[in-house]
Amino acid sequence: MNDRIEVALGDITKLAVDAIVNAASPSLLGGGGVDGAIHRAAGPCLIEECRGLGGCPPGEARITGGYGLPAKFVIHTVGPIWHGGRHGEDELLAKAYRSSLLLAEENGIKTIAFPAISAGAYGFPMERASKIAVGEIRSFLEKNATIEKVFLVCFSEEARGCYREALEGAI
Ligand code: AR6
Repeated sequence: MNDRIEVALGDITKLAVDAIVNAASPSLLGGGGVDGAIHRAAGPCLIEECRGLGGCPPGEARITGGYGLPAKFVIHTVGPIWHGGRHGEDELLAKAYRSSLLLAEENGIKTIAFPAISAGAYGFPMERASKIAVGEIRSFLEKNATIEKVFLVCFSEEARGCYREALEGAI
């Protein structure tokens, strides 16, 4: 299973995959972090398409074109805001990964890249987030044959270390 999951360090907007996942806000109207970077790289057509979607509740996902990005699609998902870990954050984060993968499957996507959803502005601890990401992706791939590669994109060495440990623990 782990040969279908790859840890990559760098900027997700540069990846020529079928879909990149955006860690969006519920309005889907842009923001900072990876969301800001994706909208900058995709250009104004992306925000126009997002306006027509009417938002996205936490845990759900929506798909758009990639416009100026090398990726064909953007899957926008909204992770939980961290409130200490006892407010359903783990389950909501898991749901965001599942919803994104389901949309990918429905759209025939073979290669997909995820940022560390919720682990930036939303404050989810990176180590805990990486275990949830790896767990959800592995259990989805066990039942799915169409997705060939999932990239876990890290923006820091710390994040890369967490993903590597989570993957090793999951073998
Ligand atoms: N490529 C890959 N990873 C990145 C990039 C990039 N270009 N830029 C940042 N990261 P965040 P969240 C990493 O804050 O916590 C936005 O304003 C970053 O280091 O982007 O889900 C939205 O509009 C971190 O590890 O997303 C929402 O309001 C990870 O991406 C809110 O922030 C996620 O950090 C969402 O917060």
